Amino acid sequence: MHLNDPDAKIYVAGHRGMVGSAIWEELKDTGHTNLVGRTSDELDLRDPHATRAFFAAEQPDFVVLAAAVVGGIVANDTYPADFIGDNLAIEQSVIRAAHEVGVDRLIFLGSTCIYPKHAPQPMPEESLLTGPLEPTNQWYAVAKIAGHKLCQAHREQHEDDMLTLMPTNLYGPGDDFDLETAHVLPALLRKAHEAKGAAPDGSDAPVTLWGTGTPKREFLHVNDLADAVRFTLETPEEEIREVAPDGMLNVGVGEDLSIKELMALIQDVVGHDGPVEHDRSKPDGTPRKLVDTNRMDTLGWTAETSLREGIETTYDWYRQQEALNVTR
Ligand code: GFB
Repeated sequence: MHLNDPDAKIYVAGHRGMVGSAIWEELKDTGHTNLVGRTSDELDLRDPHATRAFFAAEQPDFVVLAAAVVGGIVANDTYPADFIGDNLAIEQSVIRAAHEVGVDRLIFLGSTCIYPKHAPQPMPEESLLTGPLEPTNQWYAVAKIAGHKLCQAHREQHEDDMLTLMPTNLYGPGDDFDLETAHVLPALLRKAHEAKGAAPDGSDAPVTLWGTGTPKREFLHVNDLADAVRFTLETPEEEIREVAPDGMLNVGVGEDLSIKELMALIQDVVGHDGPVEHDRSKPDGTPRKLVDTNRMDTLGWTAETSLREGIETTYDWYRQQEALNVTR
């Protein structure tokens, strides 16, 4: 079945998360109304029996696997068993159940932390498994590599149409702003916002960056990833196989910046003019992870949102949530 067939049923696993909800909205906005989602209370995707029963009842034609245990550098390091175990369990039950009902296409969402710590920059898909992983996120990375390999194995053994998109660091509305578990962008946005006018004399209080601030990261707005998912679902299998024989497609913006530079940009957007301090007891993680976007470029997809514009809309969203929390 083609995605644009009005009967095509699409299951978005993880549709309440930042990524899944952006994909859900993108699909709805582009006329795909036969969408299925379950909250984690309604369906525990780590449970293979419950997942199998759900697939047998719903019989989706397309699946986007966006459900995952995720978090920033310290969360990865603090909860290694959850990051590897829960993600492996989710991938195994969803991919197997999708195979059993014979879905037309499954898109699995990986992460660029699957690439070796010292991969060549920008990192091509071919650098997978060519060197050791970054220790802080090895647990998550191993689970995501396994998920991709599970898809690849189903393609090879059963000719199932299963693909992996490898998005670079994501951010946007719906992100986690809890400072313990958040990724860097929402964490710095919140820190800068809360430091405004917070010094005893009414000036801006300092903001504390973890690590040295020298690592470089590439940031992709979640709406751009959602657009890339829809685009990939619509692209014929032969075209994808030609550029991605291993079924892997990096999704990025083609540019990165240092954490210090990100801090300066966030300060500018938020209007924070205080000093920046460093907590060097926190890890830097991988020095750089810029993805090679050649394959998606060849298929004809590019990201549209500039980092500044993306930070502005994410900041607007954060302030709305804050206002809602205050009035609740
Ligand atoms: O976004 P982040 O937590 O994860 O951190 P990774 C990126 C960089 O920002 C690191 C620094 O060098 C952090 O030390 N940083 C500075 C901060 N200040 C802060 C802060 O207040 N909070 C946070 N969180 N970081 C994750 C992986 O790696 O990337 C995941 O752990 C996943 O598994 C995700 O792959 C996309 O980019 O280092």
